[in-house]
Amino acid sequence: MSKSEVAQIRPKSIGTSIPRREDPGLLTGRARYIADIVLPDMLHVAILRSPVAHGRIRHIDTAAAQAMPGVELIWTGQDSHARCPGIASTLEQKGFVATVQPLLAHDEICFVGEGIAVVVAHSRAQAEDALERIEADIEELPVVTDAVAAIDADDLANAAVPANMVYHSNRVTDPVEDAFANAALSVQGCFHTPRVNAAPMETRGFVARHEWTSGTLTCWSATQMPSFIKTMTAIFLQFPEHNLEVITPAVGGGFGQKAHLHPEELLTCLLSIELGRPVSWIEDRQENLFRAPQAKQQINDMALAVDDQGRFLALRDRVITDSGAYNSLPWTPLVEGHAGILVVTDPYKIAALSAQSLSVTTNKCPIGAYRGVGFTAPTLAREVLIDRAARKLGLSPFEIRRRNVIRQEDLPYQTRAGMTIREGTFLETVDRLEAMVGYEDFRKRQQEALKEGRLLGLGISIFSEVSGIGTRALNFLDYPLTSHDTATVRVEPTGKVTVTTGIVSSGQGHPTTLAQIAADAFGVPVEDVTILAGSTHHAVGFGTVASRSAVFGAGTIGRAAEMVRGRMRAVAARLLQAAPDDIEMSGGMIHVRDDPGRTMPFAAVAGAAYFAEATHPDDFDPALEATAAFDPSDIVLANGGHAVIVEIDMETCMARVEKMYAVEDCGRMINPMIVEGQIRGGMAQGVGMILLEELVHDERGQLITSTFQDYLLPTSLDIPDIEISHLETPSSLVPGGIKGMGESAMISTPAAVAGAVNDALACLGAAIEQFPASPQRIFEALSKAGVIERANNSTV
Ligand code: MCN
Ligand code: SMO
Repeated sequence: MSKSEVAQIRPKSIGTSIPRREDPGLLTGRARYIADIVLPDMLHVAILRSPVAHGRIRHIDTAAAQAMPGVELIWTGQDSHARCPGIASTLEQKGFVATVQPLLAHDEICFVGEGIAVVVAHSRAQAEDALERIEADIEELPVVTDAVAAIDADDLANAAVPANMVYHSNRVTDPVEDAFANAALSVQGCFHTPRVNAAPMETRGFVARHEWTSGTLTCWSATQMPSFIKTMTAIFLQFPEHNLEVITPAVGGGFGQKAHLHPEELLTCLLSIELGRPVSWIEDRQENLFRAPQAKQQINDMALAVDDQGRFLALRDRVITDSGAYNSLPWTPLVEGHAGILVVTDPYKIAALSAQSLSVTTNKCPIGAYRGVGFTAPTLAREVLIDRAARKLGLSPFEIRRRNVIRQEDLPYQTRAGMTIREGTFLETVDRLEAMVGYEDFRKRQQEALKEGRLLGLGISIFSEVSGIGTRALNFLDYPLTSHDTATVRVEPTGKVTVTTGIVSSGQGHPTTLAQIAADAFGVPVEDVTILAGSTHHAVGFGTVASRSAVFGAGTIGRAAEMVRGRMRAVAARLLQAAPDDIEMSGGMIHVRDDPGRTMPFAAVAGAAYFAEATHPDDFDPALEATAAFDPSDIVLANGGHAVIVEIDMETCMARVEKMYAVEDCGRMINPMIVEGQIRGGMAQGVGMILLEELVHDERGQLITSTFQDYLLPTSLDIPDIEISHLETPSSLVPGGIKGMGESAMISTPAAVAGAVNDALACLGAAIEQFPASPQRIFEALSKAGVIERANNSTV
């Protein structure tokens, strides 16, 4: 049977907002996070991090540190390099430059915060005290901090990357000159999205325990990708994979930052192997700001050609991604830089596209994934330009979108980048959002506010989300990778259902939603299902990334359950004297279709399979257990939209979000409460990225926003009411009609917030293209438009 086969699941628990079964543990503090893992004889790691952005290590003196109390071991990069050359980002993609990220720098240092030595001591405090006694003699090298300048710079940020260019792609290069030359209108902008930190509440962490007696290496990791870490550890450390286990405890948020193999993880493994004792590395917040993968820094120089009716003719985009010093694995700069240009036209009919993307190396922390990875920045540029075109043509922002979105009658629609869009409720989303916002009333309110010297703005964004990313989607996005998951489903003798899965949760609620899926696969109550997750001894999974878990959960559990159901149907058919094809399961019972009298409990049939051979058909295989893989047969595309209203205070130039709206179409929702939680959390992150958050580096590559006093995260005070509305277009590619949605809000809310700020500024003829829209930048935008001066003059 094909791995893309869509097993039948009849929604019953699916679609209901049952409470999350993991919450009692999380809310009472009983759940165990990585820092709660305490093992006998455990030692603690602290890492010395480079104070310079680019340099060459001349000498590191560890003698004084070695003599400090509690110190067991100190390694420099020479020691780790002798055991593992580093994390190589090899990828079979023409023109892609692989980097090798050392576990500790042993020669060239490429960014502030890169590890250069490690202390293992009896306590973290002792390890940190010893760090202060290490003397590092570093020769400083020229620093490359600006991605645009890096393209033509003589200096290299990383000696391994010629011309500072990790990857350059231009898959779709339609000739668009004529379209722009003849267009009634063309709008253009150069949009800067900030370098940000996903800032999970829990920082990264890793505990390794090597036991020389058994040869086993057990790892606990706060990760989104345990199977990936296991295999990569086996490869990079040449450690026998069957002796490796990666356990995922409770994870306090990942948002993409924990979707990587980190140098510290391999280092911790090596230290435990060396010392024969458990070793724990728990990142502190400052380390997290300096060294955890950063994200999203792009420049999109985009232009849109529009006819006099507001119809889009052509789109041009040139993307520069500031990738930092190395490629993170597996989501290399390829992900942030290149996926977006292949989906940038998605919700709209645009006949011509010309897009190129450059990923550039700089002396900054490597970027990694962060919710909406790759899609956020180009979506922002596109949507802000659409608003700009609407303003120039005197159209409402809803109307211009209505004239361009892909409609039901256009489906299936082939985009210029080559994606076949089979379904989607783009027009319905525009209409729904317009009604929610109350557009006419808003414009009146905006005019009245302006008379009182208050600036209101409305921003809108329409998006599509490539969700449930499997092999087809990866290949479309130019990643030469294969991805499938497996799940094992077992019906126990008493009719309870046990599912083992490779999917781990970092807060998404999988223990609950996967149980809802399995319950409906067998027609049993959800309380009768248990989900075993969190050990690589369980089934195989690529990881909780790319909004794939709902899709892969339904696909794998659906197929495995179908195999088990087949066996149960065979027994039941015999017991109920019917044909197996006429046997149905629902409400915890097994019955003959259209014959309600012929029925027996699900548990009784399970019991018969285990304990009553006399009930078995000939050649019956009584294993009520099956493992199945799943990989969707094509891209599972979700869609929706966001609208945001902001107010800018003319005195302080601060923007504040007044109201936010979301429309989401993720097919059938498994658990609407969880879906809405995903939306709200993602929208808060979107507000943070566009109004508050920015990792700022000076020209020497020093991070100057190194605490939460400088790196501003949104709090509940910054997030207003969020009104959510659902459309449900079931997917035919996934059991239950499910599509993923975990990243939607971070794909599109930033665009809506950016659009809202611009709409407010446009009242005074100003515009902003650099984000976050800090008071400083808003002040500058108003000054540039001559508004601030005019205001000052009028008060004089
Ligand atoms: N869901 C549902 N019905 C659907 C689709 C999804 O009920 N039709 C539920 C799912 O069962 C799951 C949640 O919504 O509980 C998100 O599902 P999905 O879209 O499949 O995304 P994943 O579970 O694969 O989660 C990954 C996604 C990503 S890529 C990032 S980044 C992100 C996000 O999830 N990181 C998060 N949301 C997060 N939420 C929390 N709390 N913490 C993170 O680190
Ligand atoms: S950025 Mo999410 O982990 O794909």
